[in-house]
Amino acid sequence: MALLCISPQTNGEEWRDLFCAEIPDLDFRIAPEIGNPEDIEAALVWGRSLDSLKDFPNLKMIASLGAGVDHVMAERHLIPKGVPLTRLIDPAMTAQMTEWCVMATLNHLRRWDDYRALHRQRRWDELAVPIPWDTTIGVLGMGELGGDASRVLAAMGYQVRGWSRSPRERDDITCFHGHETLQEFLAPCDVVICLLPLTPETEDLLNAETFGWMKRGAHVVNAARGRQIVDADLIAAIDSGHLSGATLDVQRAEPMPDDHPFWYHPRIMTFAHVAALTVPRTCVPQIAANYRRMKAGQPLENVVDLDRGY
Ligand code: NDP
Ligand code: OXD
Repeated sequence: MALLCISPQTNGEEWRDLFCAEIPDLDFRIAPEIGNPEDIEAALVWGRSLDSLKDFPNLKMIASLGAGVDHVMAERHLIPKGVPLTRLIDPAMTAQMTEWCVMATLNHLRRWDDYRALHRQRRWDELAVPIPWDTTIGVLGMGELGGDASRVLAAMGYQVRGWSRSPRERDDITCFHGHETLQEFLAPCDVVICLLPLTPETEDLLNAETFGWMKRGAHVVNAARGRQIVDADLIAAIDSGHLSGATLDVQRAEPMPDDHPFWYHPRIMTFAHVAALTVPRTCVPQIAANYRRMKAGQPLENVVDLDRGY
């Protein structure tokens, strides 16, 4: 019986070495070298690559090599019925994401770009900056990533509020849930950080109307998925002076086309989907543990709810 890597963007050899260190007798195969399709019990996927799953009659587990599963959900019809899909919940990814969100927040609040411009002019000037506890930061999505980023930002002294689908209780954070609370949630935020999964409910969520609910001067940070922002609406909200700018790790089309206006906008900073990178060394042990559970007939961990979409 074998584990098959069918992710076209993954360095299969690197993952094979790490898996075989965890499970020495593992038969690890890398597509297109599939061998007998009846041998395949588990598949590693990332990107759109699910066509072949139907060929594996003994498939018992699909592991997404990412935290977000929108790429798999886009091909949900190709997931064989009853086969669980797992995702990554990895402390190294969480730590990287929190670090990136803190960086984006501080660059805005402590006026990094303005000070850099002054530096280039050899000007020794003082600019006004807010006191942490006078600053409200809103985190959209209070799951593995949003939950940790909000914890660290609250510990830094900011007023932090979090928004989720279902109710959450936190001592350090004001919690909101449900779409009907979104306007109230966004209204006082100086910085809005998006850490939501991409689902039909969250696609285009940040648009002219919801930007309008944000206070004048708010800064938007998106580390989740590009399709959650309506690009033209973001540019219009910044150009009108309503929003102060945006820091975007993710975009609608990745890599972003050369002529995309985000490249040229002075108040928008983009990154290349690097806020939290998948580190094979830290991710393999959890997938290997799930593989062992699958072999032992035990329930898997980090299973995605296919109906909820995340
Ligand atoms: P989780 O599934 O752990 O958390 C998702 C959170 O979003 C939950 O709090 C959930 O609510 C909330 N949510 C989902 N749908 C809605 C909705 N319709 N309305 C309000 N809240 C909603 O995900 P993670 O924290 O692990 O990851 C979040 C996303 O980050 C990933 O899906 C991925 O897209 C992105 N990501 C980006 C990376 C990068 O490098 N830029 C790296 C890794 C991930 P509830 O608590 O009620 O379930
Ligand atoms: C992920 C990502 O979902 O890298 O893991 O965006």
